[in-house]
Amino acid sequence: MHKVWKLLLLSSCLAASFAVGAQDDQAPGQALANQGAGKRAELARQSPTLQNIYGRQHLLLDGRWSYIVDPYETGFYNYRHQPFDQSPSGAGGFYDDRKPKSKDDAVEYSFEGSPTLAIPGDWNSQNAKLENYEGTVWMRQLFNATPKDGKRYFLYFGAVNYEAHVYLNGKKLGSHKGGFTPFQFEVTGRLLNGQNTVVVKADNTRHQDDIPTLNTDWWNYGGITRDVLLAETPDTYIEDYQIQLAKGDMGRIEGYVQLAGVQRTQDVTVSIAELGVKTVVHTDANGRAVVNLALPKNKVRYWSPEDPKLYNVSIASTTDKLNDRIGLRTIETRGHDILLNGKSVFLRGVSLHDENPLIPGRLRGEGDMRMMLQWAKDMNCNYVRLAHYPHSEEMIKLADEMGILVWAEVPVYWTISWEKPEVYANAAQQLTDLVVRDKNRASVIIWSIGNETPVSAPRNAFMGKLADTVRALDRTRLVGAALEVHRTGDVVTVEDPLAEKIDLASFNEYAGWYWSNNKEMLKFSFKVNYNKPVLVTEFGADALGGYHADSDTKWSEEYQDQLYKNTFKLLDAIPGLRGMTPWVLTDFRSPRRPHPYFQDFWNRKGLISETGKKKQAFYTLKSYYEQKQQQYK
Ligand code: GCB
Repeated sequence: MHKVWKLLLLSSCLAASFAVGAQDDQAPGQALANQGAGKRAELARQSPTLQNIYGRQHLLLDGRWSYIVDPYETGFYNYRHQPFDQSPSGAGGFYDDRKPKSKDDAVEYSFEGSPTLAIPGDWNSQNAKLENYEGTVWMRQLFNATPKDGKRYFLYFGAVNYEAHVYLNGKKLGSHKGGFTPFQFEVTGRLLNGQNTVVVKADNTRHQDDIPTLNTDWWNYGGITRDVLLAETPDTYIEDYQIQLAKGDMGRIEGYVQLAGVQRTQDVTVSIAELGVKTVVHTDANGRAVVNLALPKNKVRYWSPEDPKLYNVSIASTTDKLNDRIGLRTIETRGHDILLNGKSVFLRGVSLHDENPLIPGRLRGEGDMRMMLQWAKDMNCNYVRLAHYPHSEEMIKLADEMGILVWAEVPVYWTISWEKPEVYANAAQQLTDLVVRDKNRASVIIWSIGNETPVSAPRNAFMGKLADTVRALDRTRLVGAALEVHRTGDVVTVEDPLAEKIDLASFNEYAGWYWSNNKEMLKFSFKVNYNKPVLVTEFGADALGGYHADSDTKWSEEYQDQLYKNTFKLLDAIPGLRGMTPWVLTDFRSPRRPHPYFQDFWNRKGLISETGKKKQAFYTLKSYYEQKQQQYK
């Protein structure tokens, strides 16, 4: 799937011709420009991550990285607790990758001889001693490069949890906060001919003022959890584009192309050969051009779960050319209905974490991801909620290919520090990075701005602004949030000012598990007073796979199964019900779940156990979805 290129060795002029200076940290999600003096003014612009990174010439820097665990951050701070990389020389930290010069030179660390981690991969699941570790780990990779004149180079990280400081050949490139979104640094002029050293300090310490905050119900996997790429582009390159159907218009593509570099004004051709359509647009002085492309009537196969057709789209400027595989579909709401390509759909979904239940750790690549999405399909799903943070770009591409609709989310989870502007800025940045990355993916139909955020004035302001932000970034998709419900006696309602701002009446509910039980839960009724599609974003019960008892015994498969049957009765009585994502596809690891027998630090609400066994409720949900499928044919 990836177009990987081998960097050939040796052509020495480039490294010498670029003066390279140390740079300061950048704001979250922003890239560092570090060009030769002559070009500094033009290129010092902060650039967003490259659209379609896997479609570029690139070198994957995955593989075995040497690592040093550094609980006291000795490799970052001197004994007065001042960062080495802020000192006049910028040197002194582990990123120097220093070796003793002579026998009387003592260096107290060494990547040589240190153990290695498979990257992408979290450290918690690769060394038993690090299972619960929260702190700093340094990781180093060596690679060969031959930078070419006239080309630009970007060091791209799919995700590092949570705070990353990145150094190339001993010089700091910058830092990034946020554990699930990509970031990049421009390294043109910093790459050496021959061997290069990249060192990453990753720190997964939790903080009240981060996104997410201290308290979550998932494992805090630390490290470089997604691909690391060195991408090559021409001097002036296609930085970004959006190619999607116009909102509610199945006859027209609307979007833009953005060039970056010196020759910003160019003709750019956007074409879909299979449909015989093409347009030539002219970029303005800022490198931008609007794309408007009429589609031939009766010729287009619209993307849907039943027919996940992807078209090869070519975007070619004078200096650069890219291909992408893009699905064409519209998504809208009308009253209670969700319209996919103008037709009402029921979202037969399930929630899932970015975690492999069978092998500890995050999903490591396409194989793991395919397993998860195939399990959802086996249950007759046409939709998944990728909770509670951005999953990887590969996952979304797979959903495009496999025909699975996606709810994509940011980790604005539970009790965020609502009143601090810098916390809002972080949340908005993560949301922006998610939208920037996945805006060309047909599978993504909903941007979720958060989960179970309790109503209050500061929270309403924060979440309201996030809703405005995401709409400004993308008008074509729906905006959702997993809201909380309120109970008055046996009546369950959604009373949240945020519901007015989003497109869906979407909420989590735990009737029969956290409140009430199987015997009594049918007394509840849901009153949803919004003329919007109702999506139940979570419900569920814990069941230890293989533990059997009667349906009144909590933790048994029978209990979970009965709860699903009861829940269908309750939810089917809601007039606007248009979908659900029960919690959750597979059992997942959580430090909040200490019961020694039933949990053992697993959340057991999975429909599939940690051994891959399908619990009874899996089949119950599957047959419920078969009925829904017939109903919405
Ligand atoms: C929720 C959360 C989810 C938890 C789940 C549970 O409401 O959104 O992250 O894992 O409940 O199992 O309690």
